[in-house]
Amino acid sequence: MPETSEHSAAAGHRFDTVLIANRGEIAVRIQRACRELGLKTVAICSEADREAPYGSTADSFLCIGPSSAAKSYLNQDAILLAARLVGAGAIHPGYGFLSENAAFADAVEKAGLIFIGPTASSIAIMGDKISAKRAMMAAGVPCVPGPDTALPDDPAAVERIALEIGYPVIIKAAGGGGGRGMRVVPKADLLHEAIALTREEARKAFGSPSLYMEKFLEHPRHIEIQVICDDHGNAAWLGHRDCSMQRRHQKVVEEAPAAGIAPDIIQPVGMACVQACLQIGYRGVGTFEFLYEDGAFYFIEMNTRLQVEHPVTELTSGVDIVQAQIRVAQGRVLDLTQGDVTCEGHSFECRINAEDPESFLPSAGVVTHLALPAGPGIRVDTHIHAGYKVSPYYDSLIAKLIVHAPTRAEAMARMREALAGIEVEGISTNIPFLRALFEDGAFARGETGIHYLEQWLKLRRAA
Ligand code: MV4
Repeated sequence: MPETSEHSAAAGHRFDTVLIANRGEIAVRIQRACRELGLKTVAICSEADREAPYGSTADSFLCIGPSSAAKSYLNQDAILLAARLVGAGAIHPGYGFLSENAAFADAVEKAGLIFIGPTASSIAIMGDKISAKRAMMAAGVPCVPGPDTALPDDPAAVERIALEIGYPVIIKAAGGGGGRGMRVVPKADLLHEAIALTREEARKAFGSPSLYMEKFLEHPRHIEIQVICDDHGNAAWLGHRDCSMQRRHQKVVEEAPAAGIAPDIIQPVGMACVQACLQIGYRGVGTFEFLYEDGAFYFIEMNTRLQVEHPVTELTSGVDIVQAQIRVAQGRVLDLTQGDVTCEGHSFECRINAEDPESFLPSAGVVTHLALPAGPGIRVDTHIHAGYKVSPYYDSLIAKLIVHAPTRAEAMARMREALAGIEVEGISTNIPFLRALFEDGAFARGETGIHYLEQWLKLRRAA
């Protein structure tokens, strides 16, 4: 593409130093993207992460608080002060922590810095699951049957809504998401109690009693669509992922593309997501989450952050999502059009967690030995090394093992080989469990759904 004035960063968007407000593998991943773009990096850490290797590879490294995340990685004032001290022009929030905090995005912009992510207003709209659904319905994205408004207080009115949807229904908190604040109602006589309980939970957990109701889908798959948008009215979707392999709302294995979904079925859904982004003026990377059941897609939530599983889309689409995310934050025009996006082959990601393989409890300690697999189509995103001390303070993700191959069967074989070659000693990990999962016949046939893994674990325990 020719270099025009539009391709350079717009005034006010320019920055040459990025503060990475995160830790672990994603801090390493973002640092790499920054360096490749010629940007300087600032790493921050808590006291528990003082020895973190991502500290020594950054241009500056500041300890911003004690081990507790609330006092370090979630401490907005400390992060803004650190950015001011080192002269960072932008803040990348990574995932988790402050990545979907509209008030933080707003505070960053008010401090005269760039928040590498969507506008505070987009984050706020998607953070409220009712306003997110309303925006999506208005943009023609297919949603789960049910109103895009909060449940009324009148008992007779909610009964009518449930009857119109048809049981079973699900009650969800507007402030929830990711599996928090929801309750299934199988039949009418349980409706009011379910609403009362969920409302109290919502009030306590999210500070808002606002609820909504949907048809409960009993055996869906979790399919998501990755989008990237710039500030100039350009948006594209980069294909889809299946993230059904989860336990207690924690994804364990993700793949791209979702198995067995024909391009002509997903294509209109992807285009509807792009249309929705343009309609709401979305900027940055985003993920549309859908439930997929009996050949139909139903929008449930939009994530306004870079996601853990972004690498499977990077390997199939060939787009460096983190670089693209930073470039659009600089005000640059998206350097790809929908026509340029061609997804090739198949990719899997395994989340390697430091946890007990039976109880799933986090396992802290020193990694005494580490061997990582390598070879064509194998990628490992990690921050650990032999001698690394896994601390009990943060989530248990220690590495992501990602493979890419021409077909799904070949990608599975490649993952089996990679899992056979990975060695982590000194702490417990879920590697034995991942090895067993990749020997499972139904998974190999693509016969999965959001309940598959928990059922598989139950059967395995019984055996
Ligand atoms: C649902 C559903 C069935 N029907 N909504 C859970 C997490 C949150 N993102 C939405 N969730 C669900 N919403 C309707 N109308 C089932 C789930 C659900 C789920 C969704 C995706 C991945 C894993 C899940 C595990 C249990 C329940």
